[in-house]
Amino acid sequence: MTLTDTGVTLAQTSVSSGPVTFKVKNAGSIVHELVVVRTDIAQDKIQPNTDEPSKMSEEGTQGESGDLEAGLTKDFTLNLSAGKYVLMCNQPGHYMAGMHIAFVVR
Ligand SMILES: [Cu+2]
Repeated sequence: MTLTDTGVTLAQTSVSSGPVTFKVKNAGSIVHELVVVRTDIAQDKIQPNTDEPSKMSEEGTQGESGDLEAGLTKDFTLNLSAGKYVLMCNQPGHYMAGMHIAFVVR
């Protein structure tokens, strides 16, 4: 999957449950991250974090890549159960810039 400064793109939008490896590439020009949230909320309707309005609520988080400098790649694996997910970058303001996408685990 690829992070740009304005979005998240996926090679696969759905996978089978169990261990899921995210191969994250930051193709943007600044620091990004990937946060994996399990939620039934639509990918473009995540609510702001009340304490830090430039960031979004991470309620339901299953894990994240951590900060990734521009140009770097990182693989990480999470054990995911079936459900609906939102993948997003939660650096301040980045969700609002379009860095979010829906993901399904079957
Ligand atoms: Cu970002």
